Amino acid sequence: MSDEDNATSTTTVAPTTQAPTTSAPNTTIPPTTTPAPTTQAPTTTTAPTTTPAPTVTLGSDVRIVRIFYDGKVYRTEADEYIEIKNYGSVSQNIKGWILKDISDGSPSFTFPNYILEPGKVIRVYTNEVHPEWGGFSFGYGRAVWNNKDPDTAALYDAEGKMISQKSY
Ligand SMILES: [Ca+2]
Ligand SMILES: [Ca+2]
Repeated sequence: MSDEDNATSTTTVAPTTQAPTTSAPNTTIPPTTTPAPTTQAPTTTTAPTTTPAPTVTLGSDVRIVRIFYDGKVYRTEADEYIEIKNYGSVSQNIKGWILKDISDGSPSFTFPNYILEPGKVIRVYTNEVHPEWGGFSFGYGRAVWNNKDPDTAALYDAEGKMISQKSY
């Protein structure tokens, strides 16, 4: 029994350091197909509905400011009145201007030659005359402004253009 040479020839195998072949991916990136612009039918934009302002200010500084419709005079309500004011800074000759119950179509009152000064308030009574308020009256024997079914009063200038309108 001969001792076997136990020299183990260690053949150290050099680890083949294998460089990882970073293989460039040859994946050709498909060209991003830009979608053809779809010719879209223009969305018809609905025009914004312009809601009319409730307060009617028609380019004049003279306005109906108050309607005293519930007169105290029994039945005829002669003391009903419409109050009109000149909010402007210039005097206004209201000759030929017309104040009218446009809900019923009548009565109407046509102003005489009168200068409505800035800040001045006048009244048109149903059937009373008050000089301190201008002395205007419809001279109407019945109530003009309905207590239960509100009317609308309108003021027109001498050319027939509506200046102011008011209900109650
Ligand atoms: Ca009345
Ligand atoms: Ca009326």
